[in-house]
Amino acid sequence: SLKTIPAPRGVPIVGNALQIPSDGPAAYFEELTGRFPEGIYRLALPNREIVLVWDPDLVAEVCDESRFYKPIDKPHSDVRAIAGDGLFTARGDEPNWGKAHRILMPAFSQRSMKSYFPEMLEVAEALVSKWRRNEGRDLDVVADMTRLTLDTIGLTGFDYRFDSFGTEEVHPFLQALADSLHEAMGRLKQPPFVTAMRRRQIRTFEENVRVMHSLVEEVIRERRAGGGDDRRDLLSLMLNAVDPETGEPLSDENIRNNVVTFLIAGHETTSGLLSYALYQLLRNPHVLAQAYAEVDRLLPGDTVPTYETTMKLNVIPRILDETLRLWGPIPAIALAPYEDTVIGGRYALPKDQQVMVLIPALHKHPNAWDRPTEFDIDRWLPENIYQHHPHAYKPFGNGERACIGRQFALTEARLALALVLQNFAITDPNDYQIKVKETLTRKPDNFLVRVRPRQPYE
Ligand code: MNH
Repeated sequence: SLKTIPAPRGVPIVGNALQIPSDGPAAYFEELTGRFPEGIYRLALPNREIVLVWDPDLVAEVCDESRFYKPIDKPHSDVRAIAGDGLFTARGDEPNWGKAHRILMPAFSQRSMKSYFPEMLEVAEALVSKWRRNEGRDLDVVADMTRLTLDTIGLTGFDYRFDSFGTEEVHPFLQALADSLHEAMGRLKQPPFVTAMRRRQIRTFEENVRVMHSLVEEVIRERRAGGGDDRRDLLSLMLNAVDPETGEPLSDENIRNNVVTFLIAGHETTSGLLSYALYQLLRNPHVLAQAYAEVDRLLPGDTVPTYETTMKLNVIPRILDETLRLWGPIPAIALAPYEDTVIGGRYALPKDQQVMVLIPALHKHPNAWDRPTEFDIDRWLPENIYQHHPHAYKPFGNGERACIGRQFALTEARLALALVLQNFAITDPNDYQIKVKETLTRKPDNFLVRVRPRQPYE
């Protein structure tokens, strides 16, 4: 027999919206999970209701792609004003999603990672030089990891140099992005008539979108003007390749939307992953010691990492896997049923009902994980890997709408972490207590470390 999905008490019309803190919706959603042992609840927002799930068996059902799709509701629908029909914010039934997906997949193969490696290394070395110059001083980990990941996607994907390590200021693209994402997330709980009345915010939002679009249009124009295009990067694929299925190229507008998408999706998340990984290492000295031992074995002295050595790493990848379990940068993914349906044999969902999978709660669900809150990288040893529930780990999302950049992120993060550990002893002079800052993703706020060199200067 059917059961109603439980819900916290709300207020008529605005529902639970007033209770949701603008600066931490994901933390609030996770906090509420403690009140709902069934692993599901619903929340009333202005004009709509959302369902939140984290029980692994319910998650397995909503991740069934024959029954559920990725809806472009809030917040994706507001981010769509920035990234248009780029891969992340395109609807699955839009032809442009399939076209760009098929054209771009080869750019994310393992073979392509090898070709990006020299540029990834160049940027990782810029991080190391900055930290060498700032030995003994407070370093803002998130700010520098953001420089690293933005410069890496800019250079490998588009041959564009943000040169973020050269300046103290935040790059105008990043400022416009931060401000516009803040506005998009704020709209999560606004009734549409309120959003429509906020004229000044709308104008600022549009100006910020223009800043991002014009940078990207300039990059595309320069590449086209450069004539003979011998590069094999994301931009050259988008400009030159045709979709194997339809034989059509991407439109100019769709190319712009995808460049914007890659500049955003390609750096926001990986910088969070690297920051949380350092945070976890400082709290788990026995794991840090294993990581140093690995780096000293594979990269002794000042050995320069190659793609092949990066692929031989074994401890560092497991640190990243476990960091993504406890602190994955993306706290929720959204799904919706194609037709009216029932999940768990008892909860009815109408067609198109938005369901959010609460990833942090799923990643710590006691039915899926032993000692759920313990940072244990040995969960990811080959002999242990199948012990967790098959749908209990979704840091990169689900199915065909899962992250296309997963190998890119993991290659970049392995290399950066290996290089940092090869070069530095790291301390946390302020005994950092984690405080999470949420944008579209989540990151540790104001996390400062200090470093000293592990080897003499050359
Ligand atoms: Mn990524 C989609 C997580 C790095 C480009 N990414 C997703 C989704 C998750 C995700 C979760 C699914 C979102 C949804 O269902 O709405 N991504 C990550 C994480 C990292 C990451 C945790 C790093 C760690 N992502 C990257 C990198 C790139 C990238 C790096 C590009 C170079 N991601 C994308 C794109 C999509 C996506 C593009 C949309 C794919 C699609 O829907 O076709």
